[in-house]
This record gives sequence, structure tokens and C-alpha cells, in this order.
Amino acid sequence: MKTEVKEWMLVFLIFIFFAGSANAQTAMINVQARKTTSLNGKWTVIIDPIGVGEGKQVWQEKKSQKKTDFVEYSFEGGPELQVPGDFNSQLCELTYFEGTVWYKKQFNYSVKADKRLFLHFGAVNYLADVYLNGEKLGSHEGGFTPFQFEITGKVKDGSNTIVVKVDNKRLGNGLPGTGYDWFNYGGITRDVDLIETNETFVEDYFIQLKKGSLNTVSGWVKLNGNKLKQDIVVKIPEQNLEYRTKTDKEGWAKLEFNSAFKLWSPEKPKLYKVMVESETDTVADEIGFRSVEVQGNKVLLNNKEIFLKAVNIHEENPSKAARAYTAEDAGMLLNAAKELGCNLVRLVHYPHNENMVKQAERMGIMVWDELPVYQHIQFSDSLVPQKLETMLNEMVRRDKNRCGVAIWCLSNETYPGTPNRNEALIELTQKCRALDSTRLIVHVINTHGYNNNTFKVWDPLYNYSELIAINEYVGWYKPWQGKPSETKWDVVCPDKPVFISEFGGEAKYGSNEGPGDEAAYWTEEYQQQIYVNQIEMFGSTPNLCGVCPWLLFDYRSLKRMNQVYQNGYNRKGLLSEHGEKKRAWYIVHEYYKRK
Ligand code: GCB
Repeated sequence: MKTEVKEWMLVFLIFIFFAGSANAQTAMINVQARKTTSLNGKWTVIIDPIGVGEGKQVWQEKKSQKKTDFVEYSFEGGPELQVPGDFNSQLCELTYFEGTVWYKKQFNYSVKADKRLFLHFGAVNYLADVYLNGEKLGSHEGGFTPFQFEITGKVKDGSNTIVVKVDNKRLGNGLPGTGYDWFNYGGITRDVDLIETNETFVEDYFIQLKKGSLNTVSGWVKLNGNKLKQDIVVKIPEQNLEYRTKTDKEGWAKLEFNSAFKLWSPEKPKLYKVMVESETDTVADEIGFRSVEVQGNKVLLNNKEIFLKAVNIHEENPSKAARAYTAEDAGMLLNAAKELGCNLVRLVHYPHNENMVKQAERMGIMVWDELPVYQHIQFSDSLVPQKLETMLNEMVRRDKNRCGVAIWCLSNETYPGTPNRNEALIELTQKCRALDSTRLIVHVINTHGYNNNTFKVWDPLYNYSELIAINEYVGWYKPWQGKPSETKWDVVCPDKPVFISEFGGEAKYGSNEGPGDEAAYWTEEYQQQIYVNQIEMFGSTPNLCGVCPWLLFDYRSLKRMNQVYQNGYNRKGLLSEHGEKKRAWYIVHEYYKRK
């Protein structure tokens, strides 16, 4: 019993210890259920392409004091940008901008004596320095996860000003690093909220089925404040369930209770209203219960084998050519996945906004959450291990109560020869397992060879991945070397389930002017044939537990410079950026209907 208690306490302590880089705090969870004041809307900005704002101390908003004074910057009269939203798609001069933009927002507030106030950011890409009334609150690194600052005692009665320095310059030792195949949308890309709480509040909780069980919930609650010893009740009214416990002097309570739940599944995505009540706070959530595990070479959902009919999705509204963030954006992307016949969305290559995760769960679509650990990460840089851990903590902390999230993906296409890569990612896997033992943990690899119509699937990381997740682009980056159905597989862990996490090829919607059997014409026929061949190969792929086409919509990428067919878009979508169905879409749709 004693060691058990230590383990679950450790999980939370890890969350706290690695709270955001520099001094942002790890965000409290379930913001939507709290008392919030939105700071979304127009923010005034100063664009700072050469980075002079730091020296001029823009956050001080100096004004000239006497006739001979002048101040060489001003938010006043500057352009305004919509928050949330990327800056690149809002002003022409920012289209390809990678650098600093200073944001300013004025707000009025009055905090009552017994309340606390937090300033919460859903995400800022990539570095954020945050100032309140000229005083620095702290910094955060990482473009896709939430962070917050407590501003109790700092916020003034009446008018206050927030200034945020946002910098989306690529960093060699950043996550991701400098080279990636998607658009680097910068800015305050997700919601900004003030959150008012009581002095002691429910900061965090973990309520999910225990690994391997269909009716036992195992988890914990953590309070934040001065009155840490309290009575706790977890209520699930629909089950007539009221589970009572007490927090200890550190504000911790362990939970464990049984109930005959209707399980969440793609066919019946059942969610329950769950209330976590302390003497000083109540937080309501919608939580589903399901089990997901690997047994032998199969993936089981609620103890039944499931074939993962997936699709890759970037966080982009393709028709607006902008970062996706609203519930409407999420609905558009997820409806398209549903229409294709998917039961899983792989949200690449970074944690997407909460609207995506929550809406997918409501629609009965499982979610694959992924860290921005992509290709050329500098694993031997002394700062990288800490950044990896911070981002892992922020992602897991935010989404751990979402039963729709079935998979934590910790890396995509990193290379075994990169110094310190194996050590760093093995350690990260262990840390992820310590935070949450209930979901599958996966690494995606593309380092296999393909010769003599044989895939050599090897990588030391596969020993630490519950799925053999393979990105292969046979038919596009490499020509077929034999009959697809006769493809052979030489897999390093031959007993694990195999998931084809990326495959496909490019086509421009409506392109049928060149020969359909030549890649250089980006024809729909060529792409369609890749899918026909791939599906033929899947028929004889050992241990296949699912497939995931690259990808749903064409998306923006500055790497894609063919002026005739690409125009700055990666054209591997089954749908064009306007949602038009390419021929390959029908092939996948048909395949998913059969599976
Ligand atoms: C990959 C990457 C994905 C790329 C894709 C492509 O292997 O994981 O991010 O964009 O290939 O289109 O080449």
C-alpha cells in the first residue's frame, strides 16, 4: 500500500516539478469548467523583425515626459491581431514571418480578497515572455501546450496591461528543431483566459479506468491552496455514485472505486458527467471509461480486437490557410475523418488544441496525441532533455482524462544514429509510463530498409514502442520492387502489432493531363494507384493492426516548391485544401468500409 501511494503522488510531483521552462507554471486542467474571463479578441501589436524591442523594453510602454523626449516605439496606432489566431494569416507582411511580434491587451479586473487569479494561455508558438503592468511574469517555451501564471496580488483593481513577446523563430535545440514539413504558424494561437478560483481549489485530477479493468477507476485528486486537508467527493450522478475520501496535508487524495459503466467506444461514445468536489471547490467534467491495450500482436479496445482505421491530420484549416483552433475548425476536420470511415485520428506532429481532442471523443473517434519530436532533434544538446520532459508533462497533464486519447506518441522519424537519441527517448518512454500507465506509448520510425521487395523493420526504439509504427512511402519516395501482395517483412519485434502510420503520395486535385503512370505529373490516377497497391500489400502484412494514410487534407509547407503542382502545399491529401475528394479518397473509403 505504501509504495502504491508513493507512485501516484510521484506522478503529480513530476507534473509540478517540470512546470514549463523558465517560470511559467504548468496549467490547471479543464479550464472550460472554471470561472473564466476571456481575453480573446483584438490585441494591438508591434512587429519586431530585427529584435530591437528587447533593448527598448517595449513592455514598459514608456511615454515622453518632457518636450525634448521621444520614445521610439508605440503600441498606440499599431495594427491589431485577432487572438487566438496565428499572425501569419492575418497580415500580408507577416505571411512568411518567423520572428518577434509584441502583443498588448488592456483589461479591467477587480479581485475579491478571498480569490486567486491566474492568467492562462492555451498555447503560444513558440517562445513567450509575459509581462503584467510592466513586470515580467515569466517565460514559456513550446508552441502547442498550455501554461499559466498566478497574478493574485499583482493584478491591480481597475485597468491592467498584458504584453507578450511572441517569437516563432526556429531553434536548433527547439522541439521541433529547424527542419519540418509543415507551416510554422506563429502567434498566440489558442485562447487566453483569466481564471478566478477560491483560495484553495481543485488543481488537477486523474479519473480513468485502471489498466486492464473495465469497471475499476483508479486515480487521484490534488488541491492547491492553504487548506489542503479536505473532504473530497467524486460524484457520477448517472451511476448513483458518490465516492468519498480525504486529502492529506499535501492536498492529495487517492481514488479507487468500481461501477458498472457503459463503456466508451467508437460505436457508442458514452461520456458521464463527473463532479470532483472539495469543501472549497467543484469542477465538473465529462469523462468516458474504456480500456485500450496490446495483447500479443493485437490491439484491444474494451477487451475486443479493433482494427485502427486512421488518418493523419495537421492542425490547419486548409481552406483558410491558417492554424485551426475553433470548435468549428475541429468539426470540419473531424467530420471529414468520420466520412472517410475512421475510428482514429493521428493528430500530427504536436499536441493539437483541446477542441479537437474533446470533439473527437464526443464523435467516437480515438485520438493519437503526439509530441513535436520530429526528425532532426538535437538530443545531445544539454537543454533538450528538460524540454522533452516539460512538453511530455504538459501534454499528458492536459489530456489524461480524455478516454478518447488512446495513444501517446513520443517521437516521429528520429534516427538511431543521432547522438543521445536512444537514451533520451527511452528515458522519455519511462517517464510517460510513470505519468500514465493506461494508454499505448508509441514511437514512429522510418529507418527500415526496403530492398528485394522486403521491408527490414528495425530500430532499438521499437523495443519501447507498443506498436511497430512504420512510415513507408512505397510507390512515391521509392518504387515498388515486386508485386505488393508478395512484399516480405523482416521485423525486429515480430510479435508486436504493426501499424502503418504513414503512406501515400502526392496528387493535385483535378490533375489528369499527364500520363497517369508518371509521378512527375501529380495526377490523381498516380496517387490512386499507390493506394490500390498499398491495400493489396496490407492484405499480407503480418500482425497488421491498422493503417493511417498521409493525410486527410493538402496542407501548407514551405518545403513544397513545385510551382505547377504544389504551390507551397504538400499535396498528399486525400482531399484538396478546399475539401474536394481525390480519387484515392474513394479507395480508402471503400477499404475502411470493408474492414
Ligand atoms: C514523413 C513525415 C511527414 C511528412 C511526410 C511527407 O515521413 O512524417 O511529416 O510530411 O513524410 O509528405 O513526405
